[in-house]
Amino acid sequence: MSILPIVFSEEVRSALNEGRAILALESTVISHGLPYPLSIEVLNELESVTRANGVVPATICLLDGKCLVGMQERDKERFIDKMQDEGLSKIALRDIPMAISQKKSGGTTVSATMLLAHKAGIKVFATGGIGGVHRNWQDSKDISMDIKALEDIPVIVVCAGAKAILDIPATLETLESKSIPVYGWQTDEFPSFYSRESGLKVERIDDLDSLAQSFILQTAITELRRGMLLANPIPKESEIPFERIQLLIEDALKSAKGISGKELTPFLLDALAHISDGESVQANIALLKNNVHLGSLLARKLSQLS
Ligand code: PSU
Ligand code: MN
Repeated sequence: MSILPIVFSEEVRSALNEGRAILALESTVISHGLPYPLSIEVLNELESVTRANGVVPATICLLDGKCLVGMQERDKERFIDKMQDEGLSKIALRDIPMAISQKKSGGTTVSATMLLAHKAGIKVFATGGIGGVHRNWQDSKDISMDIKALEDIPVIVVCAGAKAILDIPATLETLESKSIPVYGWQTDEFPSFYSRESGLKVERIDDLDSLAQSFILQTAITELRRGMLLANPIPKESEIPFERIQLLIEDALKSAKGISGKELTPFLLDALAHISDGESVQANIALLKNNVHLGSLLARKLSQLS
């Protein structure tokens, strides 16, 4: 039993008891990644996509210092109230203990969601994009805690690659240095969130069976126990061409002068949404759904094998 104050939704609790497939979803994308009220509509849609695939969604967040694994309707209402009253925290891995002791509410980032999913016994987690090595890292030293979590926590993260607001080559090299496996779903090219391309190669994987098998092996061998990244390209019809998004990102980065630390990623996402006139938000929603669909299939595969 975990010493973390984990509260399961009824749906997640019974799925755990019955050994049914569960998919973890994060909440920073809701609290900080997308504008409200669209953010909540998107969350409900992601949960519907999960259920339509026969999988139970476990949206993870902190609410009044409790670690929620699965948000019920009343939790979402309280989360929104908190957002409107005092604002929600962005809670990364290192922030969890203090957030609990100060009874905070907030969105859990990829790193924090990975930990709570793992503690709850959930192996697959779908999100939009991971944090990584920021551009200008040589000076700023800004490397997301998501990479640290992928190194330490045995959960598979399905994402649409890494955003071009990051230094993608440096992000991939760092993942490799830390011996974190990265696979491209039915692609030889590492996707860059809004675009299917990045110009960088990735090891291709075409079947979920071998992926699930290798994750089970990796988890069983102490020296290899770590996370795994499955990069799923955005659907063609929703992508923003790489050259075009690069230009928009340059503009967003210019406007981010003086912004650093945990504020940087939400700031850049918001700036991009404005500069692209909402196009980046539409792309974000499309890739989230796509990742949740693939994550659900993977969660099912893993629950059949384990
Ligand atoms: N990328 C997105 N949307 C997001 C995030 C990343 O496209 O909402 C969030 C995720 O929760 C991720 C976090 O874990 O930002 C990374 O923040 P930072 O760069 O401060 O580590
Ligand atoms: Mn950072």
